[in-house]
Order: sequence, then C-alpha cells, then structure tokens
Amino acid sequence: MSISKYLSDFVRSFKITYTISNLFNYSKLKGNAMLYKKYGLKKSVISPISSKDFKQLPPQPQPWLDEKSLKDVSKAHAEFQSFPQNIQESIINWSEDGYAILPGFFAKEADEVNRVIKEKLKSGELKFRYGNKIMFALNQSELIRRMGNDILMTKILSFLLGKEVKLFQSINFIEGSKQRAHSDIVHMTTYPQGYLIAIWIALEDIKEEQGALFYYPGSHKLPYILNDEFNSGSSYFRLGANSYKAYEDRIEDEIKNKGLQKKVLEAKKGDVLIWHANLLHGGSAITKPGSTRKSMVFHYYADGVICYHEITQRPAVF
Ligand SMILES: O=C(O)CCC(=O)C(=O)O
Repeated sequence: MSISKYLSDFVRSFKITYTISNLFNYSKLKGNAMLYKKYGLKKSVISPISSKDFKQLPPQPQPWLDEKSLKDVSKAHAEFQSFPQNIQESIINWSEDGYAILPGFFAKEADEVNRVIKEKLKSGELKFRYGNKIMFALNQSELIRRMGNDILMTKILSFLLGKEVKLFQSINFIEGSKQRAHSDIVHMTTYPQGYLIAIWIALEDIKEEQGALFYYPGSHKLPYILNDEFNSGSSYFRLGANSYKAYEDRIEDEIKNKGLQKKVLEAKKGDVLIWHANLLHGGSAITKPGSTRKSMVFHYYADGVICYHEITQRPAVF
C-alpha cells in the first residue's frame, strides 16, 4: 500500500473527518432536517448516522412488494397493466426473486457509453477509484445522465419500490468487479428500510469467464445485515479498519448456512438486471485473463426517506 493511500485511509477512519466533510456539504444536507423531524430522529444533519440511531423509532412499513406479491396484485393494478407486455413479463416475479431481467433495454446506447468512457478515461476527466470503479460518470456525460433518468425505467423502479426514485450514482466497470457477495443496503441504506433499488447494464456481451455478475435469487427476503450483525470494529470515534471484510465474511457464512443457490448472468449487450436493495450479488472471478466486462450500475434511492451509508455511518450527499 502506498503511503498516500495509507494516510488517506487513516484520516478517513475517524468519524470526525466525515463530520467535517458533512459541514462542507451542509447546503446539500440541510434538507434532511425535515426528514429527521418527520421520522422522529433527533440528531444534527452533519453527525454520523447508522442503524443504531433508528433502534428506538417505531417500525415503518417496508416497500409494498416486500409485503405482498406482485403476482397477486398485478391483474387489478392499473400501473402494472400500463407497462408494455415484455416489461410485465420481466418484472412479474419481483416479489419472489428480488431481481428482474429486461433483455436489450439499453442495447441502442451501449456502444456510445463505451466510447464516452474510453475518451474520458484517456483525457483524465474520469479516473478509476477503489480499484476498478469509475464513479459518477453521469456528471460527465449527458448520455449517461439521460439513461439514468430514462422515463420508462424510472417508472418501473418507482413502481417496484412504491415511491418515486431519484438517481444517486453511476458506477462504470471496464473489467469485472470481482466483488464478493454483498447486499447494497450496507452501503446505501434508508429509514424506513429497503428503499434503494439498482440496475446493472451489460455494455457488451458477457460470458462467465469475463467475471460475470452473479446473484442469489430470493436472498432479498433474508433479514437485513447491518453493522450490529458483524464485527465492524467501529467505536465512538473511529470506523473499523476491516469492517468491509468482516461484513463479506458474515455474508459468506449466511450463504453457506442457508444453502443459497447462485445464478450467473451471462448477458447480451444492453441487457438490464434490476436488483432489490437486499439481493445478494457480486462479480465472478475472471477466468479468461485480460478480458473486459464493460458494464454500468445505477443506484437509486426513494424520495422522502432518510438516505445514508451504514458502513461508513455518513448521510448520503446528492
Ligand atoms: O458489477 C458488479 O460486479 C457488482 C456491482 C455492485 O455490486 C454494485 O454496484 O453494487
């Protein structure tokens, strides 16, 4: 590890560092005061925040399709009936599976996204972060922003969550992420719980050997695993140095104990997979060295809920 990376990790391990950063982002966070009041959370919008803060608050309803099955309500649901037939077929098992595949949804846009990403990496406007991730390319590309706010996609996601969604971030990959199984709620968390949804887009045809996306159908129904459920090593002042590894180990145990069955997504260019906030997923090993796995993820939070990052105990900044 380089000295600068070591120093940056060290500084970021102190919660006060995030509090100072929140202070700089005060104009973006001050709107949270209304949400904190709405849900009875008594704390400053610049303070660290985690699931511990919500323990004393009354339980809130989960997203509607966690409580009932879309299959049971679809026939009588006008909005569901207004979706094109192919979309209806793709999302009908959402409540049971926790994911939906929309073949070729962004097939027309994929090549142009690849061109834009390549050009912006070359010019230095975009850079890799956290290893192999290109974060927030949507801030640099009208096309990516447009895709993230695609009207039909936004309608589908809002329908599935039962609340309007707002685009939070994009992540682009050139190679497979090789990320171990996880659920997004440990990174992007909400109160009430479960109000995050994400889409993954294949930007080229992808075979397993390229480090394809994998996921565990039905795993979204497992209890949410938040900081209290693993040894995060965090204290009043600091975040635990190995909290993410401890989390991933905990998830690996959960998968073994519950005997969950993995599926690997061999995708065609433009295919979209929508995943539930709590669906376990990750990136397969790359068994064909040097292969690419061009893909893009959009994460969306629901409107009107408290949005934060459980593992780093920070409020989400839009
Ligand atoms: O693309 C992948 O391999 C995983 C991405 C992911 O897990 C995420 O963005 O939450």
